[in-house]
Amino acid sequence: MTKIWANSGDSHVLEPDDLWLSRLPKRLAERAPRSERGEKYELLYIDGERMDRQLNDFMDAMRPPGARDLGPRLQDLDQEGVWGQLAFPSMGFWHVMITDRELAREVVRAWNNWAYDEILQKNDRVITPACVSMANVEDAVAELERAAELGFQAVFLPTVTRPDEEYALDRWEPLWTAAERAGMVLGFHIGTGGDTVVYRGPGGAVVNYMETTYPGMRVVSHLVAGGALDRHPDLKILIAEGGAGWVPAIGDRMDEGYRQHGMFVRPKLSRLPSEIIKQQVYASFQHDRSAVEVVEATGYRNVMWGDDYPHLEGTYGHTQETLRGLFADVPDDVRERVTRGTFNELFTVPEQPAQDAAV
Ligand code: MZD
Ligand code: MN
Repeated sequence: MTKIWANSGDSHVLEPDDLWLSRLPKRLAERAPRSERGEKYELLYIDGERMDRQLNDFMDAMRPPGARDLGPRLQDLDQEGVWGQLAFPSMGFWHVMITDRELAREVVRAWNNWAYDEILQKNDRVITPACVSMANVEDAVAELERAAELGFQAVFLPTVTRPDEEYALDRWEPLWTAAERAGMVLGFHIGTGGDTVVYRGPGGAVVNYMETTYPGMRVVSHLVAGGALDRHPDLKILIAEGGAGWVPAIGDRMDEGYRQHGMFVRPKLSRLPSEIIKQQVYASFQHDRSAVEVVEATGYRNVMWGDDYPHLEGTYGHTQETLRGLFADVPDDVRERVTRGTFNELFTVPEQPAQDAAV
């Protein structure tokens, strides 16, 4: 069976437990995000605040060998048929909850230095986004520019913002300007910036899974209707791990709102929302057949597959089976676009050696 090779627009690194302890003065390191095993829950501490999370023993139990170690990870990738990965943070995700300006600035700087030293400098197939402060936009701009100098190609941003800090507001304009100028992709990963469990009751597992998807849609509506993407036509955003079938659908809904409620619309846009989406909004998925179908059905082509390695929601251990199912009786150009073309449009990893790339 020939292997279907793909790049992954949504993977994760698992950081060493001493990442901040080894890179920050103790007075800051002990306030950086860390987790401890509680009796019944994972105890997550972020600058003295405790967030109890469901124990993810099952997730830890199934961790593939390469979760924490680059060498074995590249072997896992060869086995699964993945060439390049954009690997988001794991524990690093939680930096976005920090409100103290100095702590946020130093925690993200240390994370980026670790990613540069241990990932970017040690291989060329796995790249990570950079983290930027969510406590102060000026600091975020400075760190984005420093990261761009170091060769990072994207920044990670949370899908949920604090109240009165929604992405359509002018406060973010310096960050959009800097990202466009540096050619940095904005990678919004779902399930970040707020609680990931917002409902307890019948259907909880699936309801909460969906509840983490909706903020990804909100990022698109704010950045499109608020005018940020229209003002910055070279800026590209990725909604990671939220699926992709919904993207053209909200484009239609936003066009209808823009037209039918035209008398209320501000700011006016130079392009319809759906056109801005088609040119600047990208989305990743793991298993959804609908994500592939919308490419042919709607002409929305910014669909990118992701393995979500090494998370439970990903495809590790069944990647080839997943890819074969996704692309059975799908035209070659659509399969090529979704498995590698979209990723290569946003990110640069070395060309895969021809003999490996046979599909
Ligand atoms: C990044 C977020 C994703 C989610 C939350 C889970 C485990 C459960 O009322 P009940 O008894 O029926 O229980 C409901 C409950 C949801 C508590 C139960 O089903 O414990 N499920 C999975 O935490 N689900 C919604 S899904 O939050 C988007 C997807 C799963 C991995 C996820 C939790 C990851 C993400 C994202 O921010 C993180 C991180 C570093 O990796 C995991 C954990 C942590 C959070
Ligand atoms: Mn992910």
